[in-house]
Amino acid sequence: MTTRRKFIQAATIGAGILSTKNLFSENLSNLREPNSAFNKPIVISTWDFGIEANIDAWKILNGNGRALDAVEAGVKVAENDLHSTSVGLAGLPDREGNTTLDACIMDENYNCGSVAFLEKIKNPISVARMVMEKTPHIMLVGAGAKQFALENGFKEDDYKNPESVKAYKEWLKESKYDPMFDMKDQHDTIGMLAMDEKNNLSGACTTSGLGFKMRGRVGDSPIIGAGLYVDNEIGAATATGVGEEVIRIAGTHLVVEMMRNGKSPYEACKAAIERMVKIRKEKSKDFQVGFIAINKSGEFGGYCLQPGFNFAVYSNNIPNQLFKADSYY
Ligand code: SD4
Repeated sequence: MTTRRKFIQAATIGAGILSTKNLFSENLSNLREPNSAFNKPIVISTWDFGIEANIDAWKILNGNGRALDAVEAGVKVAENDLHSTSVGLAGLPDREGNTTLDACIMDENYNCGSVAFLEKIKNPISVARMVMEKTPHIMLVGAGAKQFALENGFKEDDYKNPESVKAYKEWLKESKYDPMFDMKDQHDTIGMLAMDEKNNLSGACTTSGLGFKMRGRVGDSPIIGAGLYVDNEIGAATATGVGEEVIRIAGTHLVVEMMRNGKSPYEACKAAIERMVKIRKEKSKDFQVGFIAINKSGEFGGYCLQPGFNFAVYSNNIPNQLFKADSYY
C-alpha cells in the first residue's frame, strides 16, 4: 500500500503552499460548529490520499470548472496510482486473485452512473460517468460493464501490482475469509465531494473493494445512496469502510436526509454512525465505517466508528489540509 507519509510528502510538494505543520488538524472544534465562511469552491475527500487527489480536483474548481469534472479528475489520481492497494487496478484482488473494481459518480441534476465488478479497466470512474452520460441506465456490472467500456474506447489493461500479488500469496497460506474491516491494513476507498463556483455539487467514489473478497462481491462504493449521494438542494455525502454495513443503512442517503432535516454535515455523519451502532450493537466494535459530507453553505464534516479515519479538504480558506475525524469508539 502506498504509505500515507508518501502521499503527504507528494501533496506538500504538489500544493506548494503546505507545511507539515498545517497539514494535519487534530482540532475539530471548527467542524462541530458551523464551519463555513462560505467555502466555495471546495473539495473534500477520504483518507490521506485525498490530499493528492484534491490537487487535481482543485485545478478544475479554481479555474471555474464544473464540480463533476473536478471529482472525476480527482479520484482518477488514486485510480492511476500503480501502488495503491485499495483503489484501481493496483488494488488487492478477490479470493481468486482477480482485482475487481467498483465506482460511481453523481452530478448536480440527480444524474448518476455506476460500474461494479469491473475487471482490467484502468479508470472505472470514467466508465461510470459514461454510463451516466451515454446510456439510459445507472449501473452496469461485470462482463457487461467491461464490454461497454471496451466499446467506448477504454483499453483492456492487465496491470498487476506486485505488492498486491505478494499480499495475495500471503493471504493464500491461510485463506482466512473475514469480510470485516482489517483494522491494521485499512482498505481505503476514495470518495470525493465538490462544490463549484456555481454552487453545484457533485461526487465520485471508487475502490477495489475489500481485499480477498468473494468473487462477485460488491460493496457500497458503486451504490447510489450507499457509497455516494448528491442532492444539489441540500448537500452530498460519501462513505468508506465495510460496505455491507453502509448499504444496510443506505448510509449516504441517510446523511443527506439528516442534513435536509437541519443537521450540520458533522452532526449528520455522526447520526448515521449512531444509527449503525444502534442496529449492529456489539458487532459495530469490529468494523470501520467513515462518512464525510458537505452542504450547500460549504460547511463540511466527517465522523467514523473507530479512530483512524481522516479526510482532506481544499478550499480558498483551507489550503489542502487533513482533518482527523471524530470517532464513536
Ligand atoms: C467496500 N467500502 O468495498 C468499500 C471498501 C472501503 O475503505 O471503503 N474501504 O466495502
